[in-house]
Amino acid sequence: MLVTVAGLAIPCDLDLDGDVDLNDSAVLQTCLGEPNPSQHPTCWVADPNDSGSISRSDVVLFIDCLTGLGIPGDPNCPP
Ligand SMILES: [Ca+2]
Ligand SMILES: [Ca+2]
Repeated sequence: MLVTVAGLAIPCDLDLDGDVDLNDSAVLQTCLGEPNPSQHPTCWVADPNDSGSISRSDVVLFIDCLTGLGIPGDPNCPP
């Protein structure tokens, strides 16, 4: 598993398994509205746009990066 210091190796791969699928969306859904995601054990990864909160903008970004079960995510996402 490769995790960069600045963020995720694969943007929106919130369960860190290399793809961007519905399991990742479950993490995003759980963390939506979390008041302090950077301090949360799961939600620290769920802020794809690095804004400090988890909101609709992160969901839009997530949809742009969605690949599917077992399909490797794009490290350069969003395009
Ligand atoms: Ca994943
Ligand atoms: Ca965000």
